[in-house]
Amino acid sequence: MTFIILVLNLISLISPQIKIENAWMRNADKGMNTALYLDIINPTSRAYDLVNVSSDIAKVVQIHETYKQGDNLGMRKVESITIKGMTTFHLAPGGFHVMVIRLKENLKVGDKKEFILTFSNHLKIKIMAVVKDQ
Ligand SMILES: [Cu+2]
Repeated sequence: MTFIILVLNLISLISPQIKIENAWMRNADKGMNTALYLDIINPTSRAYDLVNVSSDIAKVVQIHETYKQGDNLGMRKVESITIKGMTTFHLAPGGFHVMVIRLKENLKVGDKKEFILTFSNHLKIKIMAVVKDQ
């Protein structure tokens, strides 16, 4: 039994895990909205669904997609984003993003703020997003 547990622990240590990189937000003032961008790297063989993002810095945090509306771009809330196995999903300007609505504080360039990403299989990942001016 001990041996089996050891082997399972070892597998979880060496097997690839989903990870988040390049998390950043545009600077914005208290009461305003901003967006969080990041890369979700899924080196595993199965799909993961990002179902929720939360943070204490804003009243509302939603997953958004950008879509074409005639000649204009609109954006709307989506319930989840699927990250297929062995792929990287980019949340980037002009595409999917995390909408950070009604900031409770000013975000200055260089600040780092915490977000928690929740995936469909109860996986939660805590990240720090850096504030940039771009
Ligand atoms: Cu948006």
